[in-house]
Amino acid sequence: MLGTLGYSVKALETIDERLMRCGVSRRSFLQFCSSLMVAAPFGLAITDKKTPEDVAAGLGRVIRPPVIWLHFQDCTGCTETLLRTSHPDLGDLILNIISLEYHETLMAGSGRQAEEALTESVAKYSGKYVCVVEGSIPKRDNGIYMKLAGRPAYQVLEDVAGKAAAIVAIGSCAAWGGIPSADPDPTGAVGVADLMPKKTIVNLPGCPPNPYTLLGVVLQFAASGTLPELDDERRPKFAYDRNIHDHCPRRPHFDAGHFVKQFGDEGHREGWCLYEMGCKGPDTHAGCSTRHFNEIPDVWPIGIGAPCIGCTEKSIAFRVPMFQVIQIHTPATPPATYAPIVSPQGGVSPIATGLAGLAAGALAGAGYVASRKFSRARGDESVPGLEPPTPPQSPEGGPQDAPRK
Ligand code: FSX
Ligand code: SF4
Ligand code: F3S
Repeated sequence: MLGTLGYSVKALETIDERLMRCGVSRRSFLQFCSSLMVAAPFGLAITDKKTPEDVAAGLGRVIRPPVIWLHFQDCTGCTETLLRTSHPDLGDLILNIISLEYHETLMAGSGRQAEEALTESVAKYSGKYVCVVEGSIPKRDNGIYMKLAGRPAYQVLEDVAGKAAAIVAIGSCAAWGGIPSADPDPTGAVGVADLMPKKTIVNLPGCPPNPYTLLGVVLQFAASGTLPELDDERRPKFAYDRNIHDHCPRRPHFDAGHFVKQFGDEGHREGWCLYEMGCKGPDTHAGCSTRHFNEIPDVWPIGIGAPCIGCTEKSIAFRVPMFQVIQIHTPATPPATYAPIVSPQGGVSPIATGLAGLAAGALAGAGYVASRKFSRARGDESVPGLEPPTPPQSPEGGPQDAPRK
């Protein structure tokens, strides 16, 4: 169906059949499979394979999942991130892999034609489609702040999501209200799970989230009828189990006490840690530090010099001011992979010497002791500058060696 989408869709064909029919190269599909493997290195049966060829072989047999995509109060950023890749053919490929039956931003039709397309798609695939919801739903005053074809958004949601096989709330707005729910929240914006608490809903918060997370969830569901393991916030663990801070490329600067103090200062130009500029990475669960956006290395907030605003965290994004320094609530000890500032033997290693030397000047402030202050041992409530710094001790109990020249 869906001449309205601008391309003809033969329903219920396999991904391989579709790609072959549309002349999509195997190479593009393999590239896609390898990106999917990077985005979901574990926790998804479809990517739990040795090579992209193995992933492609499995996915090729999967029936293209019908997807009905609803838009409510959003900026369309989630759609943009899915389709505006830096390789134009990838956006095309994605539309060949999933069967997008209804999507207001992409379809050519509007008005009555669009409404008919939605009704037809829901009827045709009732109980079989994945309903992706983008944007928050206004609840205040009986939902009068957003109407579609004369009906409040929440009614459209109930009708369409209610008949879906699975529901995915993409973006922070659909997951819990996001930007529209920020104070003073004029429309009473809520997420899908607030309106349909008993339904199985996968939340993919992020403003926007990584598109491969969506594709991983949808394709896993199409392949096996199962959803990935979710955390307490209904987020798939494979994408949200890690803390930005623990895998941030600027983490060595955090550990060494190198903090940007002002946008454009020397530290900022050198790529130092953005914690004092309000970075919420230490309390934020998402894969951005290792899985960047738009297929371009370093394209993610911290990669381009902006602090993480915690966009995947309900209690942080659009609640805590963007540049406000947060207390750290997760253990923030340096990962073993980074060169230690102090060697285990207590002496100072050559690499450590330089870092400790640079840190020494900062000991009177936050400085080097930041990582110590955030360790479990010192409690995890401290913030640089809130308590007097403790100089690191040598094994003998005296002050640590001054840097050697
Ligand atoms: Fe919200 Fe998305 Fe942010 Fe925008 O779904 S999550 S404002 S990127 O488009 O809705
Ligand atoms: Fe990276 Fe932010 Fe952590 Fe600094 S505070 S290391 S910029 S996540
Ligand atoms: Fe969001 Fe922070 Fe990632 S702002 S996109 S969770 S780096």
